Amino acid sequence: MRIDVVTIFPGYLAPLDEALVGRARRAGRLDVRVHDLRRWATGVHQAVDDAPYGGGPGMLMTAPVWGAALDEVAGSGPTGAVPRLLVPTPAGPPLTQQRVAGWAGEPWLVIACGRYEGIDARVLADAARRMPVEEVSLGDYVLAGGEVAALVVVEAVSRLVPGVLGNPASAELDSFAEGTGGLLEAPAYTRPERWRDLDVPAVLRGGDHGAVARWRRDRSLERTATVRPDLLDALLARDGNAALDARDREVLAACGYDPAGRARPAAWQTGEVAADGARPDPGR
Ligand code: JAH
Repeated sequence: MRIDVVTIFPGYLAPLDEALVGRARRAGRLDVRVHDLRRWATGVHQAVDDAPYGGGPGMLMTAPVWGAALDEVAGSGPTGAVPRLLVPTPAGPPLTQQRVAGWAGEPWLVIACGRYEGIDARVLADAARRMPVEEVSLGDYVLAGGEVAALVVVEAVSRLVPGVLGNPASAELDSFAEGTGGLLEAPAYTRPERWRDLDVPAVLRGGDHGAVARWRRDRSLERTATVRPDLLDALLARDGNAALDARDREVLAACGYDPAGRARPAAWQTGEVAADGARPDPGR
């Protein structure tokens, strides 16, 4: 898989030389290229930003600079190849493991890192005329730019690319992946058996695999109901009654989660930007 990252701070992407991603790059399983947006800036000051029309604080990155950069980068592949353009922004739909898994199946991604107050909206509208474009948020907070979000996307996608992760089974067992059915993982323990007066739960040392599975599911349900009840809401909205057995219901009731009286989460936003710049209809 090829991933191009365009940024005014290429040094910010230095962590991509390290660990899992760095190793996969050196092994030739990942082709990651980082580009300095200023290469496409013109004029003596090499400016990439300007004041927003309509007023307001801060500066916006300009369309001519981003347009030239994306034309060249997106045109640098094999004849006929078109990348998927990803744009980190706090105004985008959230990153999910499902979106990550979809991107991991793509041959080529380009990530555009904004700075300041973001990028002139016409850049994405124009790009969407010739390539799929998705905005993505990592959560409800504002960074100084898209670079850290780009690191997150590259790492999350890379570990799902065949041959990148040492043990492919560990990807399937993660929280949010299909394997655990949308629940957070139970707490985990390794040796020593007793540490600072704290013991590993006896059931995990007992060799009863059925009991271990049930214990882990109980702890998963408790943890999810407590810290991420929205994930249980989504599970119930998707799978209905089949999602929970009688024991599950007991465990959830004991921690105050009521499967009946929950608002249904909306099935929203893929993040795709249409060629005219329009966003998908949320259906509400
Ligand atoms: C901030 C461009 N949701 C995480 C996130 C992603 C991107 C940005 N902020 C937060 C951002 C300024 C300019 C992107």
